[in-house]
Amino acid sequence: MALTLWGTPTSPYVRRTRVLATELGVPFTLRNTNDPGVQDELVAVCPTWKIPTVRFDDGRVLWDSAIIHDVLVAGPPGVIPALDLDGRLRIAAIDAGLDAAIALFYMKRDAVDLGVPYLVKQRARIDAAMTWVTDQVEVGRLGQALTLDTIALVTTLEWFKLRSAWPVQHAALIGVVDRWSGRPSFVGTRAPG
Ligand SMILES: N[C@@H](CCC(=O)N[C@@H](CS)C(=O)NCC(=O)O)C(=O)O
Repeated sequence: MALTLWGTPTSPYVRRTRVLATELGVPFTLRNTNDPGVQDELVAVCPTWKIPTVRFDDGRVLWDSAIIHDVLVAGPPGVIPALDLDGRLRIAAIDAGLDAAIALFYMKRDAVDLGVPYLVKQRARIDAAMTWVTDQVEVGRLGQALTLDTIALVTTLEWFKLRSAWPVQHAALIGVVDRWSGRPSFVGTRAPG
């Protein structure tokens, strides 16, 4: 199995896929959608225009990290387990915080007024989601083992730091980043800058 992976070196969702593929020993070629013409390739294969999008060597194209990861973990058994319902809920909470933070990051860059009620709510959503996620770490359900939800959390927290998008201050969250960020799959996929 080999992958063509459309994405950018800074995208936290794409980094999840890069970490997972590295851990599973699945070779991939990153097609950087910031490079000239590559966004057109993405648009031609993916109706959502979102990254990560992958093409397997059998020609199959998939988008959305959760779906891509379902297929990847179904490969070599036992290395990274498929997620149970609770793990999926944890990823959904992490995604809710991350999606809100990404949207606010781009709007801030475009000088949008972030004080309007809907965007204030998005900011509060990050806090709410991450408070619950922090709780999951504190009770030992998240961040202890190299699972898909731990990969999602570490890559999200590092993106929050990279973009100063949300303060990663809680000791439990700092502990998770410290525990995993030196692993080669994380080191080798860290965003430049
Ligand atoms: N639910 C998607 C989210 C992917 C996503 O939002 N990716 C961002 C980059 S980090 C993106 O493609 N954004 C497109 C845009 O902002 O136009 C997944 O899990 O793959």
